[in-house]
Amino acid sequence: MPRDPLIGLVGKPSSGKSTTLNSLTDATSKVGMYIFTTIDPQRAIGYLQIPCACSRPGIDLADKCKPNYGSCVDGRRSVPIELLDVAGLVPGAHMGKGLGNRFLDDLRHADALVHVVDVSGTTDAEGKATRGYDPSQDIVWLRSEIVRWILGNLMEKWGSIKRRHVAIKATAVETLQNQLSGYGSTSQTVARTLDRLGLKEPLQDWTDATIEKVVNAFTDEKFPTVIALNKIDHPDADKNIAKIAKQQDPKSIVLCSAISEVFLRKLAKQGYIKYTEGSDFLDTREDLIEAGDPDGGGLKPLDEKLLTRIDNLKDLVLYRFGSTGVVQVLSRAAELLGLVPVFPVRNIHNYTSGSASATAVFRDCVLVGRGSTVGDVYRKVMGDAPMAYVETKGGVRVAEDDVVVAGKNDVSLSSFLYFFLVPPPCFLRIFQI
Ligand SMILES: Nc1nc2c(ncn2[C@@H]2O[C@H](COP(=O)(O)OP(=O)(O)OP(=O)(O)O)[C@@H](O)[C@H]2O)c(=O)[nH]1
Ligand SMILES: [Mg+2]
Repeated sequence: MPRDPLIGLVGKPSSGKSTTLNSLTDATSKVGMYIFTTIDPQRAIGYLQIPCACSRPGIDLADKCKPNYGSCVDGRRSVPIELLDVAGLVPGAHMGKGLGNRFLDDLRHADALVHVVDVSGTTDAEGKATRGYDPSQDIVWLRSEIVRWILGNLMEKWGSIKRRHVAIKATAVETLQNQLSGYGSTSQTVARTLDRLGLKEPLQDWTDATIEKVVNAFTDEKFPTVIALNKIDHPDADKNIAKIAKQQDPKSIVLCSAISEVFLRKLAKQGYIKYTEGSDFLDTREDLIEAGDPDGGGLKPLDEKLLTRIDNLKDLVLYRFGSTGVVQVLSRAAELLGLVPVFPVRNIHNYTSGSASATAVFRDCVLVGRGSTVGDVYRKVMGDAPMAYVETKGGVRVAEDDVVVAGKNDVSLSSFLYFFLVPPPCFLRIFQI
């Protein structure tokens, strides 16, 4: 059965992985001033924000939308997604330095990575307090640790891999997948890697440089990475952001202040402010009174100290950067993975979950990865139950091997599969024999 997508948070000690995780979830991962605070990988549920199917033009059922998991507020749906906080990584991890091997072993479960970078430059490569460290180095060495880890394992056995490859007349995809499946790879991942490179030589003739090229391309395929430049609230951050922005693909970079999001969610929970997760503004009691609500929205009054902290946070983060950025970190990871939200319903005409009296719509939403087929979605929702057929809007049946790709079936509303749009919510009605 296809498993749920998993996003791994990686980075050196004290870059802010646990804080980022906490800012996205309600779990309390241990956050501390000490390096290697996170010894055990921590899994937690974060929420990916997507436009909900209930608010698509022509559907307009926002008032009836009641997710079983997550939430839907004014057509913005929060869909649960699993996150993994991986223990601190230091240079030399592929040779077992720090918690190296452990880190790398945990990593193999992840489908995409969020590299949390301390962009303030106040921690060195090993996570110790300093000033003026150049965080652009972290991006380079962290990737190189992953590549060298995979490459090292492959080179160790290359002689016998090659001999076997020739002896059994395997394809390059078969041989490589045999070696790379331990990193959570599939044959498709390997095939895409080789397609991307378009190599002419047969595997047995690959040079060391070619193998390294293959491992680099495989790393890109298997571990698409969002670079989360964290601690943007720090005064030293600006010059480092500017430098990194010039070096990296802008699509991979997100600016964030995890600690600000944690702080705002806490104040909102305690009834001091009104704040929508990830948004660009917040309201205090005074703000609401000024806006004409004599009760101040029922919020508690803030003392001077908290008011000053909020004002600083507004100036340094919300006004300057538009938000704390953490919600975008997850959205970007989902984009890199090409995740497609699918809304399975029992009744394709009213989008409810079954019984005649049911009124709540779009109770479920599952996220499937790039390349998933209608059959994969079926098995994800229904498990091993034999499949009769899958229907879509208008009661039209869809083929089991039809790939669920954002935009692929981006056709008019009246034809079938119109729902695989970008952003691509889709409806499935699933029948069991
Ligand atoms: N200024 C600032 N500090 C932050 C931010 N996020 C995290 N920190 C601080 O950075 C320190 C390390 O944060 P953690 O979240 O524990 O870091 P980690 O990457 O999980 O560290 P290990 O578990 O040791 O690998 C803590 O003192 C946090 O309060 C941020 O957005 N801004
Ligand atoms: Mg931690």
